[in-house]
Amino acid sequence: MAVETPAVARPSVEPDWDGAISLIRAASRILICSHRKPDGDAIGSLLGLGWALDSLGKQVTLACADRPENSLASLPGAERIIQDLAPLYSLDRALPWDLCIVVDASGLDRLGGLYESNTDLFTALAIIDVDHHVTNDRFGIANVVDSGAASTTEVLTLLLERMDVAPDVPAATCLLAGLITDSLSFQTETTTPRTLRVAATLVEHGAPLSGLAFQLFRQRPRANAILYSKALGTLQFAAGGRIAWTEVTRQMVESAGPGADGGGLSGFCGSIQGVDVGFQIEEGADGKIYVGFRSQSVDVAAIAAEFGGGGHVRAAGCHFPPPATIADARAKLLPVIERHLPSGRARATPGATGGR
Ligand SMILES: [Mn+2]
Repeated sequence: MAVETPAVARPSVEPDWDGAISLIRAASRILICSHRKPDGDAIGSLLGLGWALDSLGKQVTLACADRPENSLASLPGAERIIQDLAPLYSLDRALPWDLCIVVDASGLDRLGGLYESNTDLFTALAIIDVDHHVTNDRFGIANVVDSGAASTTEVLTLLLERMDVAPDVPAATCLLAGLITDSLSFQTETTTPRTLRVAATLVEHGAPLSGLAFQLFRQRPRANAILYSKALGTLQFAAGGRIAWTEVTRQMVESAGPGADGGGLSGFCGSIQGVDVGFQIEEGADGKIYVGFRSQSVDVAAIAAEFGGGGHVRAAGCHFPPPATIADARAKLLPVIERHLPSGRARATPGATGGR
């Protein structure tokens, strides 16, 4: 089996724009992958980059372990995203891709089943890592990681600018979708003047800001509203009200209806007055227990890291493998979160939580 070994990773702190651009220019068949349980930035990055590379005449494959859900499924090109790579290649033959670009993932493990089922493929392919997570482990041969960006689509828009590629309307739409979801409509501390300039550029290229904002924020599927009604019944507080959380079981998700998604519950918990850390514990369909953290005043990426997870200072996540239960996760999490609470009762400057 002839598996080509990629060049040794060369981690760098500065985004390797030139390295990424020359790899993209040289490639004609490009696989783009994003993280499991994709959010708006994961899907916006996947599709936005996909449309832009289409316009350069590249042959593009878009992959993600899980299908885009709810409003994300109606972004242009969402139907092109595949979940299974196995039927498309054999390691015994020449690979159908020259290059892989992984977007919005801090590590290859964030790709979930896509990586777990195709580990040899990801070893064989040259990988560009485009991301904005502080915890990114720079797994690419070119790493374009800017933790100062509000979204991965902000980084991608800057990358396209450097390539002199003007996004078409579908590309601009998807890139702006990632930007407004991860910045919570330009409310997060990660929103900078550059973020707003990138957004302005995308609107100039035809991205429908107002329509996207309604579709992605104000409109919610009925199943989600029902799941919220069940999940909020589990709302609990600890540490004198400085920690708040909800617990979502599979039964709640399944009985709420098809496509029910508890995304946003950790943000809800973190937005309660007096709460330093909000989190959500959820039983995944894969048997793992998933946790999402949000905070205005505590580095939740550091909390997540204690459990092998990662993310941003204001928004992070981790998981517990089977046979852990929700109760096991809660018992492990609470003492660690309490230890990370700021001493004294001083509140941090108000700001908004970051997206993942
Ligand atoms: Mn992101």
